[in-house]
Amino acid sequence: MQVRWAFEEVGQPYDVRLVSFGGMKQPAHLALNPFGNIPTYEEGDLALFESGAIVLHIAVRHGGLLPDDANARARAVAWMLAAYSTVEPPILERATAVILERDAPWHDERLPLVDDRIRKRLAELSRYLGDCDWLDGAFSAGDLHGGRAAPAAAIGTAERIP
Ligand SMILES: N[C@@H](CCC(=O)N[C@@H](CS)C(=O)NCC(=O)O)C(=O)O
Repeated sequence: MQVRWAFEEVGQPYDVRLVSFGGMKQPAHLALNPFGNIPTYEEGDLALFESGAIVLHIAVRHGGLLPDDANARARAVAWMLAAYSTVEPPILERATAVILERDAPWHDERLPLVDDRIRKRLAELSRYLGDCDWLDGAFSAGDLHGGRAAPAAAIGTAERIP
């Protein structure tokens, strides 16, 4: 989602190639992404994986996703990394628990602990954001990645977070 969103923000056209779950594990896709997942990105001789790396590449090449000011730009990158390494992990943990570990004997006991970790992160994010629309002044790639917290709302763990 982030890659398409980034292209929309910078107003650049793009082509989408859909890959099946099986196709992701085939040699042709593994050559683009050693972990056999999506998204991947191809542009001329360049092949990239990891959505953060792809969005950063798009943001560096096209205006509109990173501020010109060096300090603001550094903060936008910090928010991108915070989304992946601080906010998102407990959310992914919950997805794994619900989808893959539902039948485990410890599932019911573990889920509330994971939910608490999600609520804590979203509360911290919410407190920082306050009444602001964006994380650091104008919209940036940092907000685009912060939007990855949205699935938490979809699975009902963000109900108490404004
Ligand atoms: N950190 C990676 C995560 C990639 C990832 O887990 N993608 C999921 C879809 S959102 C996927 O391909 N899952 C299928 C699989 O791993 O087999 C990124 O942001 O690009």
